[in-house]
Amino acid sequence: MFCFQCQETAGNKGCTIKGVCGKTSDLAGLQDLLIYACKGLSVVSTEARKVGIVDAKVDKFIIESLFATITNANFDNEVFVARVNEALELREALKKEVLAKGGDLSKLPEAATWTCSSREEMEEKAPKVGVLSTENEDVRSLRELIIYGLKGLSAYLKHALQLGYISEEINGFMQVALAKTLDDSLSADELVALALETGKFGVDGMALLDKANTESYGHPEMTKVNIGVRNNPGILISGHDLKDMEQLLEQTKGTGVDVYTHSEMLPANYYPAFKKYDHFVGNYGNAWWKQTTEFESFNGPILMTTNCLVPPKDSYKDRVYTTGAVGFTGLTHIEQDENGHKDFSAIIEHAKKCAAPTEIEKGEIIGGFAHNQVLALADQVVDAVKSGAIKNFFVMAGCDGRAKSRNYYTEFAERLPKDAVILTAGCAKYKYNKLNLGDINGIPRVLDAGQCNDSYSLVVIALKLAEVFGCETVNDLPLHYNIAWYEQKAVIVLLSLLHLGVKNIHLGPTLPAFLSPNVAKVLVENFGIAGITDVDSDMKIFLD
Ligand code: FSO
Ligand code: SF4
Repeated sequence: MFCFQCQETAGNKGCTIKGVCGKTSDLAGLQDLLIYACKGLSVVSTEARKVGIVDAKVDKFIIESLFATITNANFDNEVFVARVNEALELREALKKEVLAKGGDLSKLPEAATWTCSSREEMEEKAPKVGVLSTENEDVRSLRELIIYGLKGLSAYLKHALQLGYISEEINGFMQVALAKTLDDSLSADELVALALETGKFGVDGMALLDKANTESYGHPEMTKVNIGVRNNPGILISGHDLKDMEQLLEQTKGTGVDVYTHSEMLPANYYPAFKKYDHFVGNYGNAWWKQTTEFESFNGPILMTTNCLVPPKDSYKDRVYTTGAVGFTGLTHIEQDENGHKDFSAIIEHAKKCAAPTEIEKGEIIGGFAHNQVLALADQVVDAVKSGAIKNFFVMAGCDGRAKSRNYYTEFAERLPKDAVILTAGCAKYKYNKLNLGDINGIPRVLDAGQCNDSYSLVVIALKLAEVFGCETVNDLPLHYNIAWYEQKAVIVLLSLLHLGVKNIHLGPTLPAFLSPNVAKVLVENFGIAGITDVDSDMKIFLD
């Protein structure tokens, strides 16, 4: 196997024997094969679009397949075997339709023509189509940068789709871009341009999801979230899917079972539509990687709606349920029916037999500073900047992870001057959201916009600040970017920021292993991308 798509990749080079995430070699092969099959399907669907055929089933399939290959999403080999077969079936059926409409399929690449009839053939094919099948390391680097961006985008599109929001334009682009990663005639410059274009669609995808979430559940508002527990049995819901959150809250109503969020589901507490449920208690625990201890002490069942799932320990394995893109061999997976309904009754009955959660923390944390809420506070923020009470903003969005080196972010937040405000989104916040960094004239010094996809809010806020202060670009603001990344959703956020012309982003705790030296050089020279060093040195760079 060879996989280098996430920040925890072995030796910051690539996982070759087994994934640090727990992904086995055969699973990695099947995921590579599914991506290859999606590229071939995208070649055909792009030809289909030229003759007026848009197949919603294919669009959904590609989104869900890419999502399933994101780090820590799905560890179930059988899911990938079934998906590879489905990709080939969809592709062949679509070919017939294209030909019937006079489309041209005379120059198809191998990815759009190969077939396989057995599991053995899949295993034989997989090593030939993985990341290393592109020999030139710069082309490989750019192709993977684009593919990982598309994977991140697929997650956002899937959540929007769950709420009935679809963008034909974004779907079309995703498939064109996937098809182009097979095209050997593209130059490095053309691939760089394609990566930036992926960023443009990243912004559009995040905007689509923002619209879907806010139109469905209201605008996130400033909220104090309880981090303690009550005495009833509870269900812990993790991941990013707000539709799952809604259905779980509805179905647990009046059952005597409480609901708590974990990790990236914390921002559900900020939405008006979810606040009306008395049995929605608050947030339990911290970022995804702490689940190995926190799921244990929670005592009740856990519903994983998206990544990040850590291969579960035997001690709580029977309490973990998956849904959507998530999967793990042996865990109960809850499918939705044709109307989008998910039946969570088995989890609720399970919860009733469990003890209440063991308290691990007490108190409250504050969040809900998505664009609407921050813009409502705009006058206060502008006054604070004009009076000099706020001198700098730091975007510290992104992900948390297991690496000890990530303690840098806690230290960085602690050591920021008291006139600096942190804008955050994603699970990176858990490195400093319980530090009690105080406020500036009533404005909390950590403004949490929400999930990683709510990085969109940070962009809206930055653009608004630039407008208010008469800056030509966001780069003229006293706004600095010190972003922590882990998986592919952070890649689409990064490409989105680059597309918007944001310069001098610091990315840590390490630069992506999938950036070849030459590609990294392009990013450094054209966008001022930098890694991190130590808190003292970096603070100086940011503030000098
Ligand atoms: Fe974190 Fe995991 Fe939200 Fe990611 S829980 S790491 S970037 O899935 O998506 O921030
Ligand atoms: Fe390694 Fe990350 Fe790939 Fe898992 S997802 S195999 S940890 S690079």
